[in-house]
Amino acid sequence: MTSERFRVMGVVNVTPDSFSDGGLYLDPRAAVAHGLLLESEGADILDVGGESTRPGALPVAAAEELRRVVPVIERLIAEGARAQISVDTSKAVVAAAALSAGATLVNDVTALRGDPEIAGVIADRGADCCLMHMLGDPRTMQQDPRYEDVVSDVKAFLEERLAHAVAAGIAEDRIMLDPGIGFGKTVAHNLALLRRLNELVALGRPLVIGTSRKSFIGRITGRDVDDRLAGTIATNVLAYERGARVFRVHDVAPVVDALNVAAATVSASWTPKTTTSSTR
Ligand code: HH2
Repeated sequence: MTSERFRVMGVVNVTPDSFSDGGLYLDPRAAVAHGLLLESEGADILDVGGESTRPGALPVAAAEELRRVVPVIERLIAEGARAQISVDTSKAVVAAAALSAGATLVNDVTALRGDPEIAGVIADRGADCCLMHMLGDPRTMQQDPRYEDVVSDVKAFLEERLAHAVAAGIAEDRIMLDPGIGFGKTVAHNLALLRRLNELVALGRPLVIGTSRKSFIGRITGRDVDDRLAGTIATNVLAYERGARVFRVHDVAPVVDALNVAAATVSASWTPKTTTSSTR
């Protein structure tokens, strides 16, 4: 049985070109302050990334990615961050440096396919990892993506990647899986994955979901990227109810509130918190 506990992963993008917050936290001090703010809002994990994976994004050289993420991770640790630090990278050299700086989770959107060395780094360091599904690569992934059946195809992919990771020496209980919402998927593909998430829960590993501010929410609501919080919350609550347990979001405080209410409803138990008004 899936436990009711959930974790929220706050996004810390140290990039000039991320799709929703590109350029806002390129200065390491701004990125660290943002990470600490997300932690104070309830983030259990801070996902520090130095390369955008938005559709059409061009690859970033390892040296530049290292320059962006390592100082931010070092300073988050120095500032006493209690959240788990994750590095959003597909490069072994970046993962290794981030783990040395204090990260303990590698979030690899290529599911260990981008760099043959990365699995060994994660295994040797005993780190956690997240393996995500993506069709193609960010440059081409939104050009007419097709599946036999998107949920079965993503499930088979994640099952194969899980076996690959374990064969490479990564402990199975350190692995999380992610269907990769928006990575080579149409609106209909994303909705099918969210609707049938329970089929992926059957793989037996915690599921990570990243819908935050993504374009399929804009296509449904007609809202611009800065105005997709309501749609983000709707998808996260539904994903929670269907068994996802880690939620990667930009807007931590409102999503934590929504998931606390969802979890209380599902489990019929909660920890009371005081409010300033006592009316109903
Ligand atoms: N989505 C993005 C980046 N990394 N990692 C996981 N595991 N799951 C996701 O859904 C996911 C991810 C894209 O969001 P963002 O980081 O805000 O944008 P960009 O790639 O443009 O930096």
